[in-house]
Amino acid sequence: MSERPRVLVARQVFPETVERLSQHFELSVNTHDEAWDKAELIRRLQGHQGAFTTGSERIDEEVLAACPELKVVANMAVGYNNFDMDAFDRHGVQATNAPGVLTDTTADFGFALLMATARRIAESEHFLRRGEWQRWRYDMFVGGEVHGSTLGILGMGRIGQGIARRGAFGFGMNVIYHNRSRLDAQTEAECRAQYVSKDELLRSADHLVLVLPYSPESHHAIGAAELAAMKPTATLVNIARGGIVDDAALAAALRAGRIAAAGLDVFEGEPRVHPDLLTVPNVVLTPHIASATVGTRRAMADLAADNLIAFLTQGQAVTPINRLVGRQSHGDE
Ligand code: 8YV
Repeated sequence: MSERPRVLVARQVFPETVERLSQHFELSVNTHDEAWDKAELIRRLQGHQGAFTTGSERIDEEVLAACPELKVVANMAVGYNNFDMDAFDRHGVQATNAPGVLTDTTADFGFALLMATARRIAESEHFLRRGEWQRWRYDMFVGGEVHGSTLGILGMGRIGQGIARRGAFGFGMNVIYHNRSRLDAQTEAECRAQYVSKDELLRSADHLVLVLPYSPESHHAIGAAELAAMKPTATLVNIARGGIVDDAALAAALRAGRIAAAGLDVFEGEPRVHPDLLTVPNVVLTPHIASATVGTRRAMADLAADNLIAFLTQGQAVTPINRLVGRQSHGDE
C-alpha cells in the first residue's frame, strides 16, 4: 500500500476539519497558531504534498522553489492575493480558493459596516461609553441617509452583487457600479444596478463600497485624487483588501472632512493599522471579520479540505484557481 500524502495545516482551524483531513492524510498542524515567518513556513512544508493556508500565508516563488514536493495549496479564503499565481503555474502546483460559500455572509457584513458608518454607530457608542451623553440634541450624531440614497459599488463579483441586491430591494437605494467588465443585462436587472464609469461612481455615490480583488492594478484604486472626487457627505466602505485604499490619504481626507466617514474591515499591512486611522473619530474599524460567522467559516474550511482531498486522492480539485497545463493528474503520482 502506498504511503498517505502528507499535508501541512498552516494555521489553527476547526477540530472537525483537522479530524476529517486526518482520515486521508498524515497531518502536521500549527496547533498553537504560531505566526510562522517565511523561513519557518518553508521548513515546515518540507516533505509535504499539500498545504492548507489562510490569507496570512504568502506562497510565492521562493516558497514553491524550496518545496519541490508540494502539489497543492488550498486557501481558506476566496481572495488569493497571498498566492503568486505565475509561480504556481511555473512549478505546476495546484492552487485552490473558497468561492461562493462566503458571499452572503460577507455581503451582510458590508451592509452592516455601511449602516454603522453612515449612522455613526461606533462613534456615538464611544461617546456614550465615555459618559459624555448629558442630554438630547437635535443634531447629535446626525448621519447620512441610507434608504433612497445612491449606493456605489466598485467590483461587481458575487459579493458586490449581493450588496447591490440588499441595497436595491432592502433599502430602496439607487445602485450604480463599476467593474472591469460590465455585467450582462439580466444580471444587471436582477441586481437593479446600473453600470457607470469609475469617475461617475466616485462623483455620484452617497455610499461607496469596495469589493474588488487586490492586484497590482487595484493598488491604491482609492487614493487622494479619488477621495477628492467624492461628495463631502459620502461614506466609504472597504471589505475587499488592504492596499486598495491608500490608508494614509484616507485618514487625511477623513480628518479634513473631504468625505464624511469610512468603514474599514481590511488594512494595508494588517494586522497593523495606520496610526492616523486610530485617532480620527469618523471611521469604523473592524479586524477583517466580514466572513466571520460560525457557519461560513466552517463552510470555508470544509471547502479547503474538500479541495485537498479531491486533488490528492483523485487528481482534480473542486474549486481550482489555475489549470495545470500538461499535468492532468498529479494528485496521486
Ligand atoms: C478570510 C477573506 O477570513 O475570503 C477572503 O478572501 O478575506 C476572508 O474571508 C481571510 O482571508 C482568511 O483566510
